Amino acid sequence: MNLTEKLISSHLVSGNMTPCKEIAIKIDQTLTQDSTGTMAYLQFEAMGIPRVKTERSVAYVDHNTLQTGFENADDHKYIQTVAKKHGIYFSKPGNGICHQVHLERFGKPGKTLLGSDSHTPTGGGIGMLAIGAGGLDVAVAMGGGAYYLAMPKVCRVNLVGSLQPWVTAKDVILEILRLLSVKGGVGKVMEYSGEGVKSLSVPQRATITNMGAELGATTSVFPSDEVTKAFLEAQGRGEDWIELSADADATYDEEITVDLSKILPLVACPHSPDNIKQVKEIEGLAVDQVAIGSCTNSSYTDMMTVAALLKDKTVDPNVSLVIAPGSKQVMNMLAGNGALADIISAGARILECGCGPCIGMGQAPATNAVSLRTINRNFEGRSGTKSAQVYIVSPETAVASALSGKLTDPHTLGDAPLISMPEHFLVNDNLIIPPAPEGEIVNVVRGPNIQPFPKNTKVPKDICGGALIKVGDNITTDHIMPSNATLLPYRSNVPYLADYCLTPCDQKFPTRAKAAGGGFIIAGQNYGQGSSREHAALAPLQLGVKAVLAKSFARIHMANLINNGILPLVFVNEWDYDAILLGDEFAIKYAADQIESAVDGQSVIVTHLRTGEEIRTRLNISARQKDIILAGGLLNYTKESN
Ligand code: MIC
Ligand code: SF4
Repeated sequence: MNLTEKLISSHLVSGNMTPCKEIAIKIDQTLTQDSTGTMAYLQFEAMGIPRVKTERSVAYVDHNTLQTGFENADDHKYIQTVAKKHGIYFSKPGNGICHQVHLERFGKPGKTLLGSDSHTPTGGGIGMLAIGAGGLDVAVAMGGGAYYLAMPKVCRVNLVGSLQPWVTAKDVILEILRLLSVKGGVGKVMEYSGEGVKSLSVPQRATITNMGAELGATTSVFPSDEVTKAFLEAQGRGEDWIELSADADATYDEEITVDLSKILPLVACPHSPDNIKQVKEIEGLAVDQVAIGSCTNSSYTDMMTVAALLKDKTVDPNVSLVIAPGSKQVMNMLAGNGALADIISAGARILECGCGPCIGMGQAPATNAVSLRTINRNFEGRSGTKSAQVYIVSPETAVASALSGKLTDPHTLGDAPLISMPEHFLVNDNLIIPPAPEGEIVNVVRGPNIQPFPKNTKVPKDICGGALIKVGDNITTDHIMPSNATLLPYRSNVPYLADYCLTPCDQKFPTRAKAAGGGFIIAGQNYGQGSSREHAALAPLQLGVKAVLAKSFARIHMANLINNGILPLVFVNEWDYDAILLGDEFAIKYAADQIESAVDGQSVIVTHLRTGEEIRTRLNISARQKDIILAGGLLNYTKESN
């Protein structure tokens, strides 16, 4: 077996491992973060289960720690108290980014991890089967329910050679994005193997698995080997290590080979992580802002490299350099060994350990500014400034550019610093609050920002409505439900958020949808790529959206639509997409019957009332998902089945 098959088979609850067929796996660990967590815990509470049934569940607060008003602080209080009550560890604001902290303190090779954040696959860096999902799926897993997914194909990424100086793990994943694109990993697990694996540290592996999300992959995984063992031992968790790798005669559905020694420093240009160029090709581009951090590149070794490169230098006068170490552990160690002083002396602005600029929580660039970031997503507007040009680079390229004021290949800095992994990380978990003992009474505190979330109803006889919006390919969840410093505080207030749904594509969409009493969204390829935010399904539901007709869907978003009872219909013939005009009316007649037979591969016919044509669509769902849609979403389905 390959490693993915080993991890899945040891957790398989139902189905068999035939690619694309539905399987269910047992979940050992869960994580949530604040911006998806409030909704996940409201849903968990709605299930009426007193205590989580996982081996370890952790609630992190890392996304919105700006607290510009009471809303955030209220949500943090809610998460802390609900976690305490139901057996969940709580990582306080300031303790760091969920993926970084989970890797340091909780992740275990061989375990499954389900997280309400699309970058949960970071855990694949230590041999976990770590998957991102919508909050409702995570809530079900916390309650002991299995996680359902389509059995992924396994793509072996054979790493040969080793990295040249100044070339980093970030460049490796950018190279893979160049080769495969943001759709290249859909329906697959990217399994890393080959002699090149040994040369990569755990943080480097985690950078690569983290950005597997940008390929659209179900997850990415590295073997658990001596390097993993040393990392866990240095975290004081040697007992959590087990060895894991693919069998020597393992087979794969696909294979690519990446020669590490041939990769050069790369950059993802605006506005997509797969818009790749060599740094050399656009060197000299004037830079206004450099942001180093995010769950992709904020580890201790990343930050030590940054400090070594900044030591005794000064940031260019025209550049604002902001740095957010990924966790309190990292920040504390930098403070202890003097590296933080080197960073500060050079003129960097130090941010709290959290997501920060990555999700537009402060540090929005100036109008038309060029911002170099070590983040994983550079979707338009995500930085908080629509006209900003955000480029994704490695920390090394980021520092070289911050010093020169222009995009600069780090080779110009001379010899690359040698940063080794510490023998012992500084372990101080005083910002991780354990849950209350079973039976202790805990009062859950709910602020006024928490509003009821929309619930769907059973599928009616006919589904009718108009085309409320028509969008193109690769629409991200940042388009569908934008998140920035003004909107993130409302993640527990869907009625408020709905007024901003799809506004980056069309300002009038919410008003049009409300006036029409709901309808259909028409979309191109890979609709809903990016984050796991369920709000990208909940906000359309609030506006009465009944179905999305797209050329194809991204995995997590499609699951979120189904969980909320919205039909994800795929055009059989792409010319039908071309023929649709804004405002055209549709009818899905005998909807329930059509949905029933869709499971057997029959088309769902959408009648295009203006042209009189029948649009053939596919509903790629399992029998279980069919029942969820018919019930009007997973919550209704769960209630009906109990
Ligand atoms: C992201 O990186 O897009 C986020 C913000 O972390 C999201 C989660 C969210 O929208 O709350 C993700 O990756 O799932
Ligand atoms: Fe946070 Fe950015 Fe990572 Fe999302 S991608 S978890 S916003 S740091």
